[in-house]
Amino acid sequence: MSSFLFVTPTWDGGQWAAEMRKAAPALDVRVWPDMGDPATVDYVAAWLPPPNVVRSLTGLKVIFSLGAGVDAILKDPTLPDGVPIVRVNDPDLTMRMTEYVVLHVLMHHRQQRRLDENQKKGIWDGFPTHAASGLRVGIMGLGVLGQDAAQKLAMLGFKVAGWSRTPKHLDGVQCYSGAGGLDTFLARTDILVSLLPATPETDGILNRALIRKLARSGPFGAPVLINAGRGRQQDEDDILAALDAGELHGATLDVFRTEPLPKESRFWTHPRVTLTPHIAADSDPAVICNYVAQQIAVYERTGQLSNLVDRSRGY
Ligand code: NDP
Ligand code: OXD
Repeated sequence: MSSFLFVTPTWDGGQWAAEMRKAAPALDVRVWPDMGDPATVDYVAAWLPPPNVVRSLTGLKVIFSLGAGVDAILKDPTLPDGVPIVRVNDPDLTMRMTEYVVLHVLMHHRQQRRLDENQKKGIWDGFPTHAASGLRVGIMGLGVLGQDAAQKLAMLGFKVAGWSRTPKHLDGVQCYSGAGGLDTFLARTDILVSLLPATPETDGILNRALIRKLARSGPFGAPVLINAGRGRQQDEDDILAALDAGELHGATLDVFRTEPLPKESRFWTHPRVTLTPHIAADSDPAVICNYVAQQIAVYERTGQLSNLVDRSRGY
């Protein structure tokens, strides 16, 4: 019997273990710190594992990330070399992210916050609205999540572009890539959405200099930022300063440098900020356990794994 270990110090692993037992009844499922003999663990699924725990699993075959992002795993400086890391790529998670991106692009586009304020004050103000085709959305990160969101936004009529590390070709989406493509991409973008992974290259990328390169000829006279990638990408003082100075019209932020977001953060009360507690695309335990169980079944039959992480790229 193969054995499987959850290492999730910041979540209750019990619920995940119950789902995993349903998805793969033949696995011996354990939850850290109750892991038995570490040398007998074949598979581990982790999120923010404490140092040396994964390393102690000397017979480990595969590491599963319990999210699409893998920074929470790669952060472990003691991670053993040579063990493959598989991340989540599942239609359920992708659709949740697309819902989030579409919701917040539409929220800014249809000025829902202004309408909410007017309703609270009993103000009937039928201000002019504009067509989706008058708004240019730019998505940073054209991976699994970025591509899906881009295509759904294009279907709604928005002018959509995307930016990635390597060149892409996507129907209905203008694609830019690399450092050479960034400024042109930013200059045509009214609503910037980040769905980038956290890597040394993307650290702090959402800063004042980048914000100043965004288009100012859109319907709101200043751009909007939506970040559902990772908090490490945002220079939070720069974003607040850009909002205060009117260089940003508004922002929706799902991720933060420190999570939970500290009570004293100005993001909580800023009138132009909509914030959510890192829930853009939740990992549903039943869905993710089925996904992991399927990967293990294929791996035990064929030795093949999909959605492998490239450690040298960091995603
Ligand atoms: P993918 O690995 O499929 O896509 C990542 C994209 O980012 C790729 O297009 C990649 O380019 C691009 N990219 C990476 N580095 C750079 C760079 N330096 N410059 C330009 N482009 C770059 O990831 P997913 O789409 O599945 O997920 C993206 C991220 O979303 C996750 O890493 C995670 O951080 C975040 N996330 C957030 C959630 C939330 O609830 N807020 C939930 C799930 C994920 P290329 O295509 O050329 O490789
Ligand atoms: C993920 C996340 O990476 O939930 O899946 O942030």
